Amino acid sequence: MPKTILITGATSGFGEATARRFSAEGHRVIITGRRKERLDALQRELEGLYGSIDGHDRVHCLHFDVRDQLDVEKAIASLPPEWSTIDVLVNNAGLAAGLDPIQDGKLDDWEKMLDTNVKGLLYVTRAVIPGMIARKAGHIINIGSTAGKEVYPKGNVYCASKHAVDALTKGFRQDLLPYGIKVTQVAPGMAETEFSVVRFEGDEARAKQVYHGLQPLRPEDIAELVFYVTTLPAHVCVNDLVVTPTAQANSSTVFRG
Ligand code: NDP
Ligand code: 8X3
Repeated sequence: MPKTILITGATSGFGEATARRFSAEGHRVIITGRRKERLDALQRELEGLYGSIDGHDRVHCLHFDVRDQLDVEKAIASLPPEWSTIDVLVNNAGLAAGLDPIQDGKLDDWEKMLDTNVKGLLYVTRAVIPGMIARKAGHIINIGSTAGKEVYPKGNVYCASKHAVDALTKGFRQDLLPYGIKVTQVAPGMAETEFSVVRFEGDEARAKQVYHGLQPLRPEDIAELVFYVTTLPAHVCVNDLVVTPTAQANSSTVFRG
């Protein structure tokens, strides 16, 4: 039975790979992000690859910034009836901005990270939850980070935002317990996506250095885990999956060969 999966931040990295993974398994995906042309291209590609599902579209695009609460609410409310039953919400949209000691941190970077990683996740979840509660079913998967488990030097505000995701995941699970809604966190370590390019404002060379001498996680690795946790029986909920490259022991211990 095809499920409907809403993925935030599906224009790149984990979110894009997750959209591909669920599509390949015959599910319907609502892909979201700010870069509309990328959403449209992914929609064309997935529909070209897999066609429609029982005469219905396989992919629906929603174009919004998770930081804009009104836009988030409008976008979710605009879903046509055949797309409005969201079985799985993947809260993935997020970013790091800068890597500075706290005394040198830029206020704009702090706002961006907290508004996106914490408040954006809350806005989207708040808009999707009522349907799940009414149906007494659903699965919320938050993409946290090893940065939400440990703090590393200069990670300060990014780490704080991901610690917030860790806490919210636990809070959601407690509050949504009476409604049979599963809540899972997937907390990856170092993965090569556009993450470091964004963090270093387009400095590709500096971004490459982050992964120098080791095999980082690939977006597909995380997509596989996100897909996996949705395949378990109704009575089984994975709470928290922390996953690193084999060459990474924790946030600050990495082996570069
Ligand atoms: P990417 O930069 O490749 O992807 C980030 C995605 O988030 C993009 O699709 C982007 O879409 C979306 N996004 C960012 N800001 C907004 C916004 N304001 N509104 C809507 N969408 C937004 O990075 P990753 O795939 O690596 O990151 C995905 C998640 O994984 C993030 O939460 C990140 O913190 C987390 N993470 C990453 C790790 C890594 O090492 N790569 C490790 C652990 C966790 P668009 O720009 O089109 O809006
Ligand atoms: C991203 C992983 O180690 O760069 O969340 O913070 S790390």
